[in-house]
Amino acid sequence: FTAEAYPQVHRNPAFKVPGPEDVKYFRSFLDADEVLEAPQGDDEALVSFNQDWMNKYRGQSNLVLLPKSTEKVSKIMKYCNEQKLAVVPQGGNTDLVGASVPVFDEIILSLKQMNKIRDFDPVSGAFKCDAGVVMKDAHQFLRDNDHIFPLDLPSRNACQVGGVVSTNAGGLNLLRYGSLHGNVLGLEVVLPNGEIISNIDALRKDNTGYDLKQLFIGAEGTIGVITGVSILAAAKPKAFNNVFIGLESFDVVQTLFVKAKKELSEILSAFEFMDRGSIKCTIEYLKDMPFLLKNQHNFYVLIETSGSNQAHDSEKLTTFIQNALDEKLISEAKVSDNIDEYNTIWTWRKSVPPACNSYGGMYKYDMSLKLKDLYSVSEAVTKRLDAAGLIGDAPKPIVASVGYGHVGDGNIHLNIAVREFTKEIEGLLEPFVYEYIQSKKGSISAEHGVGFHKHGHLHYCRSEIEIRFMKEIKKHYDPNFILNPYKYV
Ligand code: 2HG
Ligand code: ZN
Repeated sequence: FTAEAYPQVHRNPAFKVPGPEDVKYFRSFLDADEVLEAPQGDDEALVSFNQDWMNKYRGQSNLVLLPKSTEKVSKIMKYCNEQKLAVVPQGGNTDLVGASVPVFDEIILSLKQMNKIRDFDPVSGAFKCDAGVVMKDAHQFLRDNDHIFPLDLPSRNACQVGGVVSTNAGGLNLLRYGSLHGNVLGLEVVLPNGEIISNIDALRKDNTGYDLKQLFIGAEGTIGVITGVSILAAAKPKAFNNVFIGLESFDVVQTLFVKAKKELSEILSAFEFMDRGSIKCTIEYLKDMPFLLKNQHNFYVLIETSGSNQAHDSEKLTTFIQNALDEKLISEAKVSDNIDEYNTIWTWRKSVPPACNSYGGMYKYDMSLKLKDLYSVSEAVTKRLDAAGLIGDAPKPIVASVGYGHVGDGNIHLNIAVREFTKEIEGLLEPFVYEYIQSKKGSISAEHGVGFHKHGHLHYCRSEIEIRFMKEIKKHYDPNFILNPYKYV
């Protein structure tokens, strides 16, 4: 666990190095399949737990614990706290800021074997499950019960409900269903000292005292380990429609958004945008799939509607699109005619992140800005990288600098798709990106969180007093700082 990989941080010497006596203790109450140890000298054995999916962050843990019950999580945490063993909780490890992998030799606490659906009330819509339930399974279960999980993400096949809540992920339908701070009804959490705090049976309304669960939503496992979630599922819409649109300026994207809110109103459920570069990379990535539109455009918008009446919704959407074409707001549009086309349209949006990652790696930023400024950060960064002569065909290191995201939420994702990570690119990006966001009073983390990547950068959008409060909260819950160290505050 040398610090070569991360020269900016040092291993906290207060933490014990996990040893054979610790493993022996864990094995005394965990089953054989709840303990994974890397054989001596084998750096690759636990790589899928140590490394993130972008291959950007890699820890050197030799021990993964995969408990199957909350009681076992509690026992693990109590011991780790007493022994000062650092722990990184991990869900599906689809995180984007290095929050879910160790930095040094922290024990990995995987929730993946806590994967049971606990309860569903079809009258209220309250859905309760273990933290390790994979999001696609939650979607499937709820669909079978005529409901939907109120959140969807491109990583739905791997991400877990507990991880999603822990990172307060936003996703593709936040515009419609709101954030997890509103949808989560209750949580079961194991604190660093092993205590279990639970309001998982909470009802929809509950004003009795501080709403403690909110602190764990988005805390990235730094003050407790979420083991169970109760969330409000929405009734499944009967009709889903979408359209992929080509248009020419970000000003028009905004005009179209205002028009969509007015004219599609209650059935509008997503409003996503992609720039020309995002689609260029995605066309290369999805090479066997014919693109939806005939011509190239500066911007692309995906609008989704979901409602209760197919004929009514379709008519509303096609009228809206026809008007926008007649008014020359938009240049071209492909409305889905059936479920396959609907899925294909979403594939073009959901494939943008893996497309950007497919050339070798990517630098990524996830920011909130006022809508009028949203795309300007992408333009400013692209201009800067271009002026340094770094973007273009190989051997230049940068393939493209692209912007896309959730217009409805004022959230842009900036991905710099690279053939290799270099210090020069990094130096051009940071602190420039953060200073730019600060100057526009935006947020340096809209929905991906802080993790290792933005650790130490909160001051770009949080005041001194806010950061002091956060540090006090951390110290209060986790006085030995054993939970997910080197991240967050
Ligand atoms: C999305 O909106 C996700 O597709 C991932 O938030 C974005 O990978 C990204 O930057
Ligand atoms: Zn996103």
